[in-house]
Amino acid sequence: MRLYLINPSNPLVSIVKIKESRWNRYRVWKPLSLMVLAGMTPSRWEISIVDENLGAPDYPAMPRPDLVGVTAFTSQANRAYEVATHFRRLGVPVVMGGIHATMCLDEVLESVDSVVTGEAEGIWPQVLEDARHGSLKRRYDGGLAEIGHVPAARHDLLATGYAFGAIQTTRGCPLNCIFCSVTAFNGALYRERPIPDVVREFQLIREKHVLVVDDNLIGTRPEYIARAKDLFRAMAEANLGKEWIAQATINFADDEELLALAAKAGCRGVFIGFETSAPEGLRELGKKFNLLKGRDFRASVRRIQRHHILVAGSFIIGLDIDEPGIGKRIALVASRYGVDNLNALFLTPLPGTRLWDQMKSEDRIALHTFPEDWKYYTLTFPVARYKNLSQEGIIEEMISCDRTFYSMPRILLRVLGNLWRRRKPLISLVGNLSYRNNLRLNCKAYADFRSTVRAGV
Ligand code: B12
Ligand code: SF4
Repeated sequence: MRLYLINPSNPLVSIVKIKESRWNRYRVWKPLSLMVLAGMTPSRWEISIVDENLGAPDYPAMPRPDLVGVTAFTSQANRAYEVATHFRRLGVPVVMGGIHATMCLDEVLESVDSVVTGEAEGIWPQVLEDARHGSLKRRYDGGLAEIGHVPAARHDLLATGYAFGAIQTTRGCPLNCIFCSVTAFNGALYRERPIPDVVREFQLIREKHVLVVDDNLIGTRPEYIARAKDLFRAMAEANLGKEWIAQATINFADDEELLALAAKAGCRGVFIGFETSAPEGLRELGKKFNLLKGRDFRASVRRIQRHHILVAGSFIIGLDIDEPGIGKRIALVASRYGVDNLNALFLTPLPGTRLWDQMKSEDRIALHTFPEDWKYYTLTFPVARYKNLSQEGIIEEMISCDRTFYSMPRILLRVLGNLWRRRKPLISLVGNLSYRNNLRLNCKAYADFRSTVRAGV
C-alpha cells in the first residue's frame, strides 16, 4: 500500500521563495505533522512525504498511491484543494487533516473524501485500516490526543537540505489570546510528553539545528517550569550535540537557573510574542501574561541574551489602539528592547479564534471570498478592516516598520553587538539579511495584493 503525505505550498509565503532569496533556504521548516503521522503508520504502508515548500513534484510522473493525506494551515487551503482534486480525478482517496480542516470542516468536506479533525494520534491507525478496506468514513475526530506515549516522528523520511529538524515536547495553552488558534485546537490543558521519549526522539534527528515547535516550551505554572528544567538537564546529560530554537513567553527571562540549563541543553534562540508595547493593547489581545507590573523588557531580553540565546520578537500591527506611526514605533520599541530579530505581522482573524468571531460580528473581515482568499491569511496581508488604519495605510506602516528595523546601519549594529558579546553573530547576520531581503519580496507581494483586491473586493 502506497501513502503520500503532502504539505501544500502557498507561493505567497515569502520564506518559500528560495529562488528569489537564497537566505530563505535557512527558514524552510519541516512539516512535523506529516512526520508524526508517518511515525504512527504501520510498516505495510510505503510512505512518501512531499513538502511542496521545496518545490512541487511532477505528480503525474509519480507512481499512483493508494491513499493521499494532506495537511494544511488556513493559508495553504487553496493549494491543498488543488492537490486533492488532482488525486481524486485519478480515483485516489484523499484525506485531509490539521488546523484548517478542523476549523472549516464543512468547506474542506467539499474538496476531499475524508476529514480528520483535531489531533490525529488516537484515530490515524483506524483511518488507515478503513482506507485499506475501501471503507473510509467522511469524518473522523481525534479530539485531544493522549501524548503520554506516542511513537517518534519519522525524521528519516524527508529529503536532506533543511537547515532545521523539528520536534514537539508539549501541547496546549491556557492563555487563549484572541488572535491565536492554539487553545481552540490543542486545548487549554498543557500536556507534556515524557522526557525520555523526547530525548530519544532528539537523537533520531539528523540535523544539528532543531526547531522545538511547542507554543510555549516553559508553560505557565511553576510545575511546568520545573519540568522544562528536568527536560533541559536530561538533554544536557544525553549530550545530544544539538543547537535548538524554541518559543516561550517573556517569563523565560525570570529564572536564571532555567536560562542556564536551557543554554547548556543547546538553546540558541527563542521567539517571544511581545505583540504590542501598550498595556491597553495587551488587554485588547487578551495577552494578560505580558502585563507583569513593572517588567523591564529590555532587561529581560538582555538576561536571556547573556546566556548566548538570541531573541526574536514578534509584534502585531492593526490593533484598535494602533494609529498612524505605529509601524515605526514598533521598530523603535523592538530596537529599544534589544531583540535580534523582529517579526511584525498584521492582526488577522483566523477561523476558530475569538478574534474571528468578534470581527465577523462587526463585519470587519474584508477579504471573505473563501476559499480563494485563504491564501492571504498568512498574517502578512491586511485581510481585515482596522479601526484607525486604512488598508493602504496599514501596509505603509508595515513597510516603515520593517525598513526601520532592518536598515543596514541597524543590522550592522546588532551583528557587531553580537560579535562583541560572542553571541552567534553569523546566525544573527543570516536572520537579519533574510528578513531584509524579504522586504523587497514583500513590497512586490503588496503591489500584487493591492491590484487583486482593487479588482475583486
Ligand atoms: C511550527 C509552526 C510553523 C512552522 C511551519 C512548519 C511546517 N511546515 O509545518 C512555520 C514557522 C513555517 C509556520 C508558519 C506559519 N504559521 Co505556524 N505554527 C507552527 C506551530 C507552532 C506548530 C505546528 C506543528 O508542527 N505542530 C506539531 C504537529 C504534530 O501538530 P499539528 O500540525 O497540529 O498536526 C497534528 C494534527 O493537526 C493532525 N494533522 C495535521 N495535518 C494532518 C493531515 C492529515 C492527513 C491528518 C489525518 C491529520 C493531520 O495530526 C497531527 C498529529 O496530531 C503551530 C501551533 C500549533 N500548536 O500547532 C503554528 C500555527 C499552525 N501556525 C499558524 C500560522 C498562522 C502560520 C502562518 C500562516 C503565519 C506565521 N507567520 O506564523 C505561517 C504560514 C506557513 C505556510 N506555509 O503557509 C497558525 C495556524 C492557524 C490557521 N488557522 O492556519 C498556528 C496554529 C499558530 C497560531 N498562533 O494560531 N508555522
Ligand atoms: S499566542 Fe501564545 S500564549 Fe497566546 S494563546 Fe497562543 S500559544 Fe498561548
